[in-house]
Amino acid sequence: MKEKIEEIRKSAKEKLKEITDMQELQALRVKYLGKKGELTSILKGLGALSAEERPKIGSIVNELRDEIEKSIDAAEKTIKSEILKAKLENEKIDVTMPSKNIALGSVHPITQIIDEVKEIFLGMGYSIADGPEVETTHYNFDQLNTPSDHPARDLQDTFYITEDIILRTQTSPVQARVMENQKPPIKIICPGAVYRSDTLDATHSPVFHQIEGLVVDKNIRMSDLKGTLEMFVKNCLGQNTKIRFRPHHFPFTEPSAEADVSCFVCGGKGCRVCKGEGWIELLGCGMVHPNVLKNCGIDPEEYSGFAFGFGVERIAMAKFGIEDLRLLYENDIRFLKQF
Ligand code: 2NL
Repeated sequence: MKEKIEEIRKSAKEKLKEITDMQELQALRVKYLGKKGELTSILKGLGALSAEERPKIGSIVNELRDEIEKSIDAAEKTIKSEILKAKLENEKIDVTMPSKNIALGSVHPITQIIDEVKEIFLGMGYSIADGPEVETTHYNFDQLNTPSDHPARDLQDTFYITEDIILRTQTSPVQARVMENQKPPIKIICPGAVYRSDTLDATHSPVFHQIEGLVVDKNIRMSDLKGTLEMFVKNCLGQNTKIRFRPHHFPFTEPSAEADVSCFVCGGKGCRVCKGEGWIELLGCGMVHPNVLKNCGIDPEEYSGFAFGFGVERIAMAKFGIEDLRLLYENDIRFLKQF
């Protein structure tokens, strides 16, 4: 019996030496220590031994049991630490390796123009305002002195959601909201998307971007409007840019004007961008109509203001030499990465 036990001790010791993974180790545990294991079966057979031998053999077997258990536990620790070591080795990061090239996108040309215009007006002390693109006819038209029979309100020209909720056709409703909520002096620009029921072609889109500006204070005059816009176009399009004003009509301004700038591609000589004219039509503007001020809770006897608005796509197209508006919305990286 003792020999048998000694054999088990030897074989367990040898087998343990060869073991390299947790599964093998678990198998060994079962083989020696399990319910049907070799040591358990000896313990079960103790009954057949003499009363004198039984406790001796029993205690030897128990000792061996403890010994094997300890060895297996120790082996388990070693294997686990080997596994961890190998894992750390394999997953080591070489921080000195050159990085993979991450493809960087570029700022969309429309966003570039908006950012540039914002920067110029922030420099002149303006704030940026924004508001909802889904608007009421009240803010989009009524507050802006645009009567019910005005063609801009036609179902053909404006996207109606209900009879009095629309997609804004300009960013001026933002300005009307600011005038209602803020006391003059007001100096803001409002960039954003606007919507008109146009069919998409090289020069029209049902959604485009506009930047409008508004100044309301005491003693604001037409000369302030002209000076501000002159500063703006020189900063945005080049210091040699000239600006000219032509009389126009908008329901929300009186008097109203349209402004052209000398072509910033050819300098006024005439080219493809200005269609040989030397001038490019750029924006609409005027002195805020007294009715608009009144509608928004500002006394036109005390305050006056000027406002202007222009399309961002137009400027982007002229500045970057883009001939088809649709390219700006197609999200083709081959196009976008040029700017
Ligand atoms: C254009 C140019 C313009 C305004 C927008 C405006 C806003 C308020 C009051 C008065 Cl709150 N005016 N904005 C003024 C003149 C022109 O946009 O071509 N629009 C059709």
